[in-house]
Amino acid sequence: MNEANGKVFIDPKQLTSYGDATNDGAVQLSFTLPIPHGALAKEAAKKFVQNLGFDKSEIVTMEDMKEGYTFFVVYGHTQKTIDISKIKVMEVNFRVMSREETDAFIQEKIGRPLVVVGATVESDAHTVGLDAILNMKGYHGDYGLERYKMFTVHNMGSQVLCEEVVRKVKETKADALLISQIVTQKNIHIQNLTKLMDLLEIEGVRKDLLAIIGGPRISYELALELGYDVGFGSGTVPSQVASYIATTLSERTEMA
Ligand code: B12
Repeated sequence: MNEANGKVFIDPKQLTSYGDATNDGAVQLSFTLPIPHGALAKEAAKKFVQNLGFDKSEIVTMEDMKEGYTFFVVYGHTQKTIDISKIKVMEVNFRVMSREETDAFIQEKIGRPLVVVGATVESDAHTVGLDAILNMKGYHGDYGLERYKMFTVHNMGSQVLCEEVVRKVKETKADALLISQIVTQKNIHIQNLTKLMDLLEIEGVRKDLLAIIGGPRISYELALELGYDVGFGSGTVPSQVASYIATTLSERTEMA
């Protein structure tokens, strides 16, 4: 990291955080200490930040949380850097289309509406994420798959047994399966998704199905590891999922 001709050089092999100036290594931390608001709490917060490995700490907020607790926002500076040239990111490449474009694309490339089955499986009762993708209303101003002309959506809701999901996939001759897993305590999502994948394979429906999983702790990498085609995480909007399904299934149709 150095400065040449007035331009700050960012070294991808020694990348650090930005606060007031490029390469200053400034990090903003927020935390609560179980100490009453006062001079001792302030010194303890500084010491705590130093012990975390930051230097030049500066307390910018210190609030009395009552009952012996104090909340802090502190700037610390780190000497640590990362080498981003060594980081490998797994991502799916496809163009995100508008709803109208996706409908027209499916009509042209596949020529029939695509059947989608969605569910939150086994013990998981969280439906908001799946509904955000499937329901007419959608998410973040982006309409859900039910609003598309070229998707026929079967939303099975929450706590659906894997066996029932497989039955529905067969009954509807689903093109894509959309599974949501929100709870990850004791790796329950891994157990549920493994059970479902095993059943899909045993019942002989895995090969022709686009198997998609989603949730805040779901990644593309995890999806591949568990035998699924793709994984979508936090902040996913329906048009991304719709575009992915349309693009991938049209490629499969062309190859068939
Ligand atoms: C609302 C909520 C509930 C509601 C659910 C109501 C409902 N009908 O869904 C109720 C009160 C029932 C509930 C219950 C429980 N909950 Co709760 N809940 C939440 C909360 C506050 C919000 C979740 C939510 O709606 N997010 C909004 C949506 C839009 O975001 P999302 O789910 O991430 O979905 C997006 C993406 O992930 C993705 N996505 C999600 N699914 C899918 C699927 C596909 C196919 C695709 C493509 C994309 C996709 O797209 C979505 C849009 O971008 C979270 C905390 C939080 N702030 O996240 C805890 C949270 C998820 N719950 C939690 C827990 C522990 C529970 C309980 C076990 C609590 C208890 N002890 O009883 C129970 C479990 C019940 C059960 N059997 O599942 C924990 C999970 C911790 C963990 N790591 O596993 C959380 C994180 C809270 C916490 N910090 O402890 N919960």
